[in-house]
Amino acid sequence: MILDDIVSCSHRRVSSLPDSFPSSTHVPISLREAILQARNNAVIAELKFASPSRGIIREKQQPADISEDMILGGCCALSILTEPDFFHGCPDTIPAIRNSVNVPILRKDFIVNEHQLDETKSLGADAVLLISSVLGNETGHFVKEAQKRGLEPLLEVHTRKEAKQAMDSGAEVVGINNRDLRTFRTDLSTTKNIAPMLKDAGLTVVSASGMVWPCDIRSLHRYADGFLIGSSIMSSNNPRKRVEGFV
Ligand code: IGP
Repeated sequence: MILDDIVSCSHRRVSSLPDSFPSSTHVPISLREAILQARNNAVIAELKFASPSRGIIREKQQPADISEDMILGGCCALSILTEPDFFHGCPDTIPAIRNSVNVPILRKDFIVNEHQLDETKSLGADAVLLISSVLGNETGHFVKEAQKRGLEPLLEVHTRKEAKQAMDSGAEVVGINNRDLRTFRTDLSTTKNIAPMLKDAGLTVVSASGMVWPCDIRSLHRYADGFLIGSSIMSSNNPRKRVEGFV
C-alpha cells in the first residue's frame, strides 16, 4: 500500500537527520487566528508540485514566485509539502520563502518521529501537519510535543473514530481530509459527516483536499472554518486568479 511506502521512506529519512538543528529566529504566527480572522473564505494554499494520485501537477519553479501569487490572491496561510519522494517537495522551501511572507506556514510531511518536529521548528514553520492514521495512538503525544516546541499542530482526520480521538488530543485545529490516503478516493461529504462533532467540541475545522472550483467551498461553507487547496491552484496557469476565485 502506498501510504505504507510513504511512511517507511519517512522513517528512513529520519535516520539521516542531523543530531541537532539551529534555532529559528522566526516569531510564530498563529494558523488558527489567521483562519478565524480571515475576512472572506479562509483559504490555505498548498505548494504541491506532484502527488502519488496525480503525478506531476506543475513543473518545478521558484517557490517564492508562486507563494507570492498565492498571497496576492488572498490566501490566509500557506501549506508547504516538503515530502521529496512522492510529492517532489523539499524542506528548504520553507526557509527559502519564510522572510518574504507574513502569513503562517504549515509544514506538510509525514511526521513519524519527534526529531522531525525539531527540524520543522528550525525551518521556520508556524504549524505542522500530524496525521491521525499515521500516528495512531501516539497522536496525542505528538500533539503535545509539537506544542511544546511552539509549533501549532494541524491534526488530520478522515473518519469519525479519528475525529473522536482528535477531540481528546489537545489539538485546536483539526483538518478533515476528504481524500482517503489509502485509496485516494475523494469525497467532499467526508467534511459534512465529520465537521459537526468537531465544531460542537469548539475546534477549528479545516476541510482539505478535492476542492476544485469555488462552488466546492460554497457547499462546505457551513461546515468548515478554513479550506486547504492544493492541486486546483497549482495546476492553474494563473494561481493568483484561482486563489481569488476561492477567497
Ligand atoms: C491538498 P488537493 O486535492 O487540493 O490537492 O489537496 C491537500 O489537502 C493534500 O495535499 C493533503 C495531503 C495530506 C498531502 C491532505 N492531507 C497529507 C500529503 C499528506
